[in-house]
Amino acid sequence: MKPKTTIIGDFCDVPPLRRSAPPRHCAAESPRPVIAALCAASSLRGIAALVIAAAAALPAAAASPGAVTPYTFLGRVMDSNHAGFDTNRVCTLAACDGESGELLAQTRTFYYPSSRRNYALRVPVSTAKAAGYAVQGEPLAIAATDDLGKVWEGVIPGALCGEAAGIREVDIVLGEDKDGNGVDDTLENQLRIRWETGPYWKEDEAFDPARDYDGDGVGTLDEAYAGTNPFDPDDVLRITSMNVEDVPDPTLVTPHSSLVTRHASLVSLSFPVVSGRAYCVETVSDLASNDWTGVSFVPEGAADPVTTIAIPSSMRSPAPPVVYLLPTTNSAAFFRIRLE
Ligand SMILES: [Ca+2]
Ligand SMILES: [Ca+2]
Repeated sequence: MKPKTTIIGDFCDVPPLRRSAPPRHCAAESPRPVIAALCAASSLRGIAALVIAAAAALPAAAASPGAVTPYTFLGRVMDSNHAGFDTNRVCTLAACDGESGELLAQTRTFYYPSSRRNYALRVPVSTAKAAGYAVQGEPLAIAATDDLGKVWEGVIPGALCGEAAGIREVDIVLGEDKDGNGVDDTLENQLRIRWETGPYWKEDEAFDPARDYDGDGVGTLDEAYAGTNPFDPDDVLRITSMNVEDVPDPTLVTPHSSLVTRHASLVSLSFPVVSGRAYCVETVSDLASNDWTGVSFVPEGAADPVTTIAIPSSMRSPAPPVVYLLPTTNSAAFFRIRLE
């Protein structure tokens, strides 16, 4: 069985935020000490409650007749290299009225083990224009202040603000894209320079960020997002080893007897990880079905099973390979690693 490796590079629902001068009204306020409490929360419900508490310090909006249940955006804030803001880096987010610049809600990124998400922003929403509320179905201005104090501005499209009482997954990338090709300018320039000084450069050929120059099966841009070298065929995100071992299945032991009546398989996967990235392990039993689902693996040495792991930025880069263990009784299974 040949393990399959897939990278999906860009999950963003919104265009990259562009860097700007601090907006007149809508700069995020000074950080509040909510990060430690957010990290200690044991569930998303807890996180949402804490974010509400943080937002409660904003000037109270007058009750709007059209007010609906506040809308929560959550996802991952990333820099232009698609590395998330994790343990050592904090980004402040503010939602603002696009016309007046009025601050509607704010929050900070957090690090939550085993989750790729690093922010949750709860925004008051009304069906009609009212002070202190975003308008349902209309674009929402976002200002982000990164860990270097740079302010970035962008807009969440109105279509994503349309559902009352909803939760919407929105990833936010802090980067500019002047030529509108979907690639952050800083990253694109870095890659072009590396291409022009590398073995694949041809004078009469234009640089293509999507092309797989080193022939390892992954495009240049996806490799950059994964933190691998786009110009080194030996450096690529892939499952580096996979072992299947027969083990006694403790859930199938005959009661009141030490006799093991059935065996299970223990699948171990190993793959290299890069700091600041989040990965998801997926499996399918029939490749023809293409019905890949995330699986709960047990990282070696960890107590709780997780599906997605976020590699904290404090880990050295590149970090050691991660080994995953999975007890299974399936007769066949295929696995892949997805970069989130
Ligand atoms: Ca490649
Ligand atoms: Ca490569």
